Amino acid sequence: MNVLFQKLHGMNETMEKLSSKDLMNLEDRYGAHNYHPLGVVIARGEGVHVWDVEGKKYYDFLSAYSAVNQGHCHPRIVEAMIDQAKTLTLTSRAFYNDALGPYEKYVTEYFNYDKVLPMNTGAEAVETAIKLCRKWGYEKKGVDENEAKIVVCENNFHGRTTTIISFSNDPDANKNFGPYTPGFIRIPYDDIDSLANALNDDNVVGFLVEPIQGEAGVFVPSEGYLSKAKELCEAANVLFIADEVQTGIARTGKLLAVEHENVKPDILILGKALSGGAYPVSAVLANDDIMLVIKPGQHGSTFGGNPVAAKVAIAALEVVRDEELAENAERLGQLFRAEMQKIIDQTDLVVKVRGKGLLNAIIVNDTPDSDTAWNLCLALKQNGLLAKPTHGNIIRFAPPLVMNEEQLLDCVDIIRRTISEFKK
Ligand code: IF1
Repeated sequence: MNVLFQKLHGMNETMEKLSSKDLMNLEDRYGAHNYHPLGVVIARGEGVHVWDVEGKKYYDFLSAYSAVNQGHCHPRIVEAMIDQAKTLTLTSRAFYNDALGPYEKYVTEYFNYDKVLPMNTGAEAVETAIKLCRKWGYEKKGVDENEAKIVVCENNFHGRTTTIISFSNDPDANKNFGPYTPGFIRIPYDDIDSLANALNDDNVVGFLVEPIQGEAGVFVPSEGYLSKAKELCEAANVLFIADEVQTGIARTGKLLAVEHENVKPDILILGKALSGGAYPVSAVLANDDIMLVIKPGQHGSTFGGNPVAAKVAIAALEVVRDEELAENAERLGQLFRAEMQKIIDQTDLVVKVRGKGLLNAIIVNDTPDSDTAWNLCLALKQNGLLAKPTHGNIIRFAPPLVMNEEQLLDCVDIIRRTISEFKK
C-alpha cells in the first residue's frame, strides 16, 4: 500500500506531518480542479512573509490578489476577529446586533457616503451594485422595466457569478456557462469616445469600471479617463460604478484608485482588503437617493454585515489609516518601478513595468501562450518570492502594503538575480 495512502489513513504508528506533495495530492484527489496553483503549499503567514510546509520562507508578492494589503495575520485584525468570534459570530439580519450599526457609521464616514449595503465576497458586492443601479434606473431615471443597460469594459474582471461572466469577453470565464444575462454593453477600456457613444442610449443606467484593470494585466488608463468618464455619466444621468475590490484600500497609493483623478463614484464597490484578508467582507456604498431604492426584503445575505465582519473591517481600516499604507504604497511603488526599469534596461527577458502604487505588473518578452512567465514565477519561487502570471506573459507584483524599503529592495534583488539567471 503506498506511503500516501498509509499517511492519509493513519496506518503509520505515528501520523507523520503531511508534506507539500501529500497536500497537493489531497487537493488533486478531493478538490474540484478549478485552479492551477503554483507548486507551493503555504502553512503560515506573517506580515510580508509566508512559509511553506517544509519551512521555507518567501516574500508574498501577490497578497492574495490584494486582499492582504495589511500584511498576513495582522495582530490588530486577528485580535478583533478572535474577540468577536468568542462573543457573537452571526445573528442574520432577522435581528439587530451591536456590531453592525457602529461599523456602518464607521465605514460610511471613512469613505464619505450616506449608506453601506454589507455583503461578503467581491462578486456579491458587484451583483448588489448591478441590482441597485438597475432599480435606480427604473424607479428614479424612468427607464422602461427590463430595458436597463449597464456599460462595461472589454477585458473586465468583476467576479465569477453567472451574471458577471455574462458580460466578460474571456472564454475561460464564460464558455459553456450560458445562457447569459442580458442588459450589458461592452466597450473598449480607456476609450472615452466609445463611452460617450454608448451613453447616447437612454436606457443606459450605469457604467461599471475597474479604475485599473487588474486581472487583464494591470492596465492603467490614460490620465483623465476616469474623470472624463464621470463627467459624461453625470451629463447622461448614468451612475458611475467603481469596482475597487482589487484597486481599493490603499493598494494604488491612494485610499481609492479613483482618488488619483478626484472622482467620487455614485456607487463604490469594496472587498478583499476591506478585511485585510482575514474574513470575507465586501461592501457597496452609495448616497441615500440611490441606496434607498432598495426596500426591506428586496436584497440581502445570511452573512452580510455579520458581527465578525463588522469588527474585522473596522480593525482593517484602522490599520490602513494608522500605518499610512496608502502613502507607503505610493512611495514604494515609485521606487519599485524605478528599480524594475533599471533591470529592464539590462535584459531582453522583460520589456515593460507598469502600475500605480503597489499594484504593478511586468510584461515578459514572449507570446501570451508561452509558459515563460509561468517558468519565471517558478524560478522566483525557488529564490524566495511568490508571484503568479495574470494572463499569459504578464506577471502581477503586489506585495502587502506594510512592506518597508529594505524588504522591497531585497525583493528587487531577488527579481534581478532570477531574471539574470533565467534560461528560457
Ligand atoms: C479568482 C482574478 C484578481 C476582482 C475585482 C471583483 C472581484 C475580483 C476587480 C470578485 C476578484 C480575484 C478572484 C480570484 C482571483 C482574483 C483575481 F484573477 F480572478 F481576476 F484579483 F484579478 N472585482 N478577483 O479582482 O471578488 O468574489 O473573488 O471576492 O476568482 O480566482 P471575489
